[in-house]
Amino acid sequence: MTKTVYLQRHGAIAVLLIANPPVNALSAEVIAGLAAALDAFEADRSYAAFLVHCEGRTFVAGGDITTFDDPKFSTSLYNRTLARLEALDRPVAAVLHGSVLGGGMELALSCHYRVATPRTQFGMPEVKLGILPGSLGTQRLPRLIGVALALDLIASGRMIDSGAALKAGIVDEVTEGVPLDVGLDFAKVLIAGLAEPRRISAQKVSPDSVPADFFTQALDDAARRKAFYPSARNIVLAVQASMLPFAEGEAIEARLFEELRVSPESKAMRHLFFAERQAAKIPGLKKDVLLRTIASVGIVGAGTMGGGIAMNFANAGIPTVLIETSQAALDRGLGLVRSNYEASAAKGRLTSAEVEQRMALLRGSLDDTALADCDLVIEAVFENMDLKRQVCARLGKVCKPGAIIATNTSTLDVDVLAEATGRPADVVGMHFFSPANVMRLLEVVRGAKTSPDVLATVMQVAHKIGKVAVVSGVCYGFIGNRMAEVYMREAEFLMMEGARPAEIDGAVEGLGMAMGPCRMLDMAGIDVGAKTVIEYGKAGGLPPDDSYRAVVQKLFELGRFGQKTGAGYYAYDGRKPVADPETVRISQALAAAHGIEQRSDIGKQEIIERLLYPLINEGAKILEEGIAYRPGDIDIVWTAGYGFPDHQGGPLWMADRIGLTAIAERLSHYAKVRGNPFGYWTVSPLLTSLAQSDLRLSDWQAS
Ligand code: 3H9
Repeated sequence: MTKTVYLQRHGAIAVLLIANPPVNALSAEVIAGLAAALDAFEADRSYAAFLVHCEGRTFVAGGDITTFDDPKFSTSLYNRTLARLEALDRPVAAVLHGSVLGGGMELALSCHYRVATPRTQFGMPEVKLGILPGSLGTQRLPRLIGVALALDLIASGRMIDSGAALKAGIVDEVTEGVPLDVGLDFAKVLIAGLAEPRRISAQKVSPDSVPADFFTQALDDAARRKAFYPSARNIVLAVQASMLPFAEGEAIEARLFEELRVSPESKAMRHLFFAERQAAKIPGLKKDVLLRTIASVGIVGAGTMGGGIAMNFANAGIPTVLIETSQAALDRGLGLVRSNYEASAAKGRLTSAEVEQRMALLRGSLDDTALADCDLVIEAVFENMDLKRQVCARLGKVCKPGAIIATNTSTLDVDVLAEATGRPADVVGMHFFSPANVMRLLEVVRGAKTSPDVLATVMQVAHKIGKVAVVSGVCYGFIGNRMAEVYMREAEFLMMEGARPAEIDGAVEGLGMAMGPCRMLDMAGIDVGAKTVIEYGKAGGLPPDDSYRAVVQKLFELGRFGQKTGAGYYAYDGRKPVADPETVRISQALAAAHGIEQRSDIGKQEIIERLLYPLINEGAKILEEGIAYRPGDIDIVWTAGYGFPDHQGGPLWMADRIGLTAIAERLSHYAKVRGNPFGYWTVSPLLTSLAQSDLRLSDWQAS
């Protein structure tokens, strides 16, 4: 056997032990080990059964994604080896624990019998990597549990627990205990009962098990709802092939898998998978840094943001106190939290007992000394420097020694707020995105004096509450909003030059952006956006350009706060944006006032370039300045926080595909045609030097 796979004798049971930490991924080495174990087992007739077991915290959690870029990667050897396992003439069982995902499920489905421990999670998450199960998952799963449920699981990538797996027939039994012992006991019962091999590949899927138009409908659905994802279509076709004889289905799955493996969409999504894990690692931070305990949380401000933040902690079982200045505000805030939970319960995502459990973890107070016992206190008051400074000064006094003080500012200088507390080492930025209970991103802002243990603790807390955390240094808007600022700047210039909000949004939504800039700000609130610009102006950050973000400031002045007031860049019919001649008139008037020439020839490509290339250029500056540690961190911020399409891999991944030379050339082109008095189009030194050396942003390493 190889060093990651061993065959151990336990009486008449041959135990195949996989030890490939951290997640026992199915690598070529594991497959080679399995093949060698099969040789040994086949040669030794004294064994009565074969048991597959994994060491450590999980069963096989999937194929080894790190090998998918290898041009020689192929599933055929895997599949042949799994076929040999299934073909054994003595019973083959798997004992499942931890996360049984992707290739792990496929290995389990090649066994004749399956037993799981109670807290095991099952799933086929390949779709989230832009691929499909490539080791016969699309062929064996429908044979085992039926086409409809199999397609649902494979197309959604969702996980199910042991109970649901038992109900679906994925496992034969769920038993509490140490996995190896559970497996051995299970195998002994199989031997005693003279259990026969039971091969899923020999089963048939009945064509009558689903309506005649099932696959046509599923293909239509994939084309309509998942147009950017070739995996959606290929998954339907592969599952449909499970109706054919097994060998034919196998060939179809292999072809469809390979198409996806080499697709740009899957490469982009795989990049994000690793970027997300990389983002959790902080360069220079010692692994053994002692973390602070976070057993209770306080939040100052029970508005939409404060309430949303509180829900994250209640969901993770952490008692949280919300502070407000009036009973009415507190009641409103807690009422909103309750109605959010009740909406989830109405959709069947929570039971009413769970709603009550979570609400019981939340309490309100008008007295900020209630924060004195909290391990982590987050201020989520209005985005205004004077107010936040005052609140931080107070927190410095009220919070106990050792408590972490976090600010949820989205743009303000965290170092200034940290100094205001009088204990800057305890201070960090925790920038949640609205709605804070839904959005996955958390920007963790490392101040000049933030202590390493504070940073490490907050990263761990972020993981615990299910956020993807990215560290940012201190600058205006941190990573995300700083880049969003240049994007919004160009959206408004385009409007003043004559492009309509729907054309601007349509151009980037056509690339897969969840929402274009105008819809995005209308939803976030024009008032919020305008006040941020005004605050930045007060802090001396704006360019000396009267036309800068003139549209948002005008809309604010006119009380057009976006969706919530029924008008912003668009007018609203309920929540549906509709073109509004009034914004056209406003843009024309602003253009005239600022001497901006109106044009009628603004095309889609120009909009895309003018929105995204400055954003990419700003990302390069952020890297150069050390605000972000790596290009992948920036991609995570934009995909997890701003609706940037994951199949494009994030703005910097996309930039590498477009080519940095092409981007630098177009930026210079716009500098010429638009003029560049404020440096809007100046190519960053990093982009210039990488383009000149024919390198990519992903080649960049912090020095
Ligand atoms: C597939 O199976 C295709 C098949 O159909 C066909 C081919 C056989 N490969 O997430 P964590 C690493 S596609 C390689 O922080 P957690 C990860 O990068 C796959 N490496 O832990 C990290 O490394 P590092 C289908 C992997 O406890 C470390 O393990 N399966 C893989 O929060 C710890 O990961 C999936 O898509 C992998 N498959 O969560 C499941 N998985 O320490 C993907 C993880 O150097 N994995 N690593 O940063 C997960 O969802 C989570 O990792 C899991 C554990 C839930 C398992």
